[in-house]
Amino acid sequence: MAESSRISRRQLLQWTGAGLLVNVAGTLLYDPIGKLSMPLNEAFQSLLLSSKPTPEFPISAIEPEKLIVNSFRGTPAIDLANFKLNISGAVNNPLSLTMADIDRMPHTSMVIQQVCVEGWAAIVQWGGVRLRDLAILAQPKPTAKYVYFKSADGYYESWDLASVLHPQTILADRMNGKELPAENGAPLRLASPIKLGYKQSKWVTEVVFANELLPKRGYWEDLGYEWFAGL
Ligand SMILES: Nc1nc2c(c(=O)[nH]1)N[C@H]1C(S)=C(S)[C@@H](COP(=O)(O)O)O[C@H]1N2
Ligand SMILES: [Mo]
Repeated sequence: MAESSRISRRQLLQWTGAGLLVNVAGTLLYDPIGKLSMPLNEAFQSLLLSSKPTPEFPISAIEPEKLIVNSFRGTPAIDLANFKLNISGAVNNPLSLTMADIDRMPHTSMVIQQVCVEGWAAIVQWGGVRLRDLAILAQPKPTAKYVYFKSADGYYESWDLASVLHPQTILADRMNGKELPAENGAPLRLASPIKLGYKQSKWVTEVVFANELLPKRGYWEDLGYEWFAGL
């Protein structure tokens, strides 16, 4: 017992060590955006400890020419000065973050393959903040099992909580070493090696934790595509 709790404590400190420090009881020790929080619930903590990382590619493998812009309704106009990322729903600590708040959070970078069901794939480098770090700040309630992502172009998606908390699921603000281009989802888009392209919402404005899946599950899913869409 003592050994296993020591291991999980070390892992938890390691995963969040770049910025958000929590102890094994889930108490926030260091909170870079200044929101004090309550202990994390047990189901949430065990999900944080359960995911396996996907192997990444070297930077030399990036294929910028293969990345095809795929937007169902073009690029929406976004007022960056007034942009907010809202995190709400089944959380103890709803958040409304500016890009300055996001900039202050620990950033990560990964080179992964993006796969579109329309028959193309591209190796891309994404930089951004981990969804798990945002979730640690928002503090999902024990009943939360899904997360909805709403986008500025009217696109919507829903994910299972475990996939959201995967260490390589990020909200990206950089692509291939540069600021994320508008057509690829600026200021923030989902990027993850564990889901198909259509799960990776661009222009994300709302992250809503939910206890249940609603009849509207995702733009492509509601047209007949698979919901889990794992890679
Ligand atoms: N908001 C929004 N996100 C979206 C889409 C979209 O039309 N709107 N298209 C999806 C699809 S089908 C794919 S393959 C990827 C494409 O990302 P890219 O345009 O950066 O290559 O974005 C996904 N995210
Ligand atoms: Mo796609």
